[in-house]
Amino acid sequence: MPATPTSLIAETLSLLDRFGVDKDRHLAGTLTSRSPVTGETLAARSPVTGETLTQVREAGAVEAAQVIDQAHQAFLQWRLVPAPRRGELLRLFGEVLRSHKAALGRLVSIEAGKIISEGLGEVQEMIDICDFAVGLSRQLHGLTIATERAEHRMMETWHPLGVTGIISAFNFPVAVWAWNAALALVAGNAVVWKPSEKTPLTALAVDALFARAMERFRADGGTAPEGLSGLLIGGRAVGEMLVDHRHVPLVSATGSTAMGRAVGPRLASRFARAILELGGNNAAIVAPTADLDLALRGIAFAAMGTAGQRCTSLRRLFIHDSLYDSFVPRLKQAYATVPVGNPLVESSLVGPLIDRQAFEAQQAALADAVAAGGVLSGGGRVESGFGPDAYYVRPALVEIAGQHGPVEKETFAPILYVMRYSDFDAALTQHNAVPQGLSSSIFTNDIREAETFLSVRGSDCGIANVNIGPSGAEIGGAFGGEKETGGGRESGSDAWKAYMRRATNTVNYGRTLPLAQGVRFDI
Ligand code: UN1
Repeated sequence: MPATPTSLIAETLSLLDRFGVDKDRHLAGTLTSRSPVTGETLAARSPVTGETLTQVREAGAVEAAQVIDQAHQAFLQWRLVPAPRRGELLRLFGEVLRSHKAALGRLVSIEAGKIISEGLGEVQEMIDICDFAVGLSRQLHGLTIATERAEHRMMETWHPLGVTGIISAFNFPVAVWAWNAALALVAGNAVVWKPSEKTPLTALAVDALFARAMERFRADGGTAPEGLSGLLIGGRAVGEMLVDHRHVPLVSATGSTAMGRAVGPRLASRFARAILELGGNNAAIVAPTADLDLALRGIAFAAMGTAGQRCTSLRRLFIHDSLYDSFVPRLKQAYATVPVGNPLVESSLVGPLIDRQAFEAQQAALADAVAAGGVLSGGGRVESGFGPDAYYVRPALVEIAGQHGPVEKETFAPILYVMRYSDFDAALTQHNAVPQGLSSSIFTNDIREAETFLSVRGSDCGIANVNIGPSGAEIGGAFGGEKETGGGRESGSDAWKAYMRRATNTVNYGRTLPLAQGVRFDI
């Protein structure tokens, strides 16, 4: 049954109640909102139907400054809580998320247009990073280093940094916040979040759920200072306040390369740190020995999944000459038949584009690709039954001779540029010849090719996979990319170090004062 617009509004409001969102405080323009609205509001819409669900209050400059100041005060207390106790807060948050997984996943699907299993998967990713953070809370350790001086000890200690600003994008409206927040909080930082203007409701939901974890933590005797996790709903202006605030020593920003170009230099100008996770233009190579059934599935998920709106989505495909003519028709068949439609219906695999702007960018890229000699299959608008403001498209496959024009850019839509190759080294060169460097993969059973792809002269990306598409990373690894992708690393491995500052400590436990490098200074 297609969801009707009215039922989506009603369902969304009842979901917000379930999470404990204070609707009177945050929403305007719904029948349930009693308080008069002051200040600016933001339309929260669903790409599923194109309908405006409600209006959300934006934070003004005064409120934004208060939220950041309060987070700073909270940090001053939170840093004193032992790290394993801080981990306990994340453990409780993971429990709250587990018990709200279905509801939050559903809201992600409603607000971001993800299919049901991807909405749920996103909440699972939040739960996973909470678990990771609990373990990490007992492993924030530094090294002990051999010193050249007798009766000395040298070691390093990791300390929290302060308020961590988190700027996130619509396509992972909750998980990207969680990757950053879980690590930042366990590290002893406070967090302030500026979510995408396109997904304010999931942000309000997560904020309310985190508040529940804080309450449980306090009920167990824990110190969880008010304002430890702040939320700033709004546009560029509040984002800039976060980026420019002297009490925000680190901003982790996920979004376009254009956004990163604006944010990076501003942070650098005040010597604040940046974790930038920007555009990707991810490729895969299908080599002669590839398992083609597996490759087909991997490519289909990576290129069409999330309607091509992951930063790790597959956008360029290099297929070896020996399989090109047999494999491309199979791919085209998958493209022509993949179920596109209402993401809330279990059978759909490709949901809507986020909005009209995304649709126009998709259409413009396809027109450019055709003008550049590309041969297009698919890409047209799919009638959803939801009216003109819901933008569903058939995923597009473009066969093209070389990498120029739109092939070099990231278009946040399901467009796959397919190219033929004959020489592996030449394919590698082409693979690395775009400005972005997030994720990559090769489908091969030839160990030389696989290892070369992962080697220093192979993929130049932050993520390089074998026999798996470029998207769908687990939280255990460090996530991020090179070149115009920004160089930041989030999530697993030792990405936590970016959220902390390192102090090198030398202790003299003797009675003499030998100087390093044999320097003499006898007074
Ligand atoms: C993003 O699109 O911003 O690897 C993040 C993946 C997901 C995260 C993507 N785990 O596809």
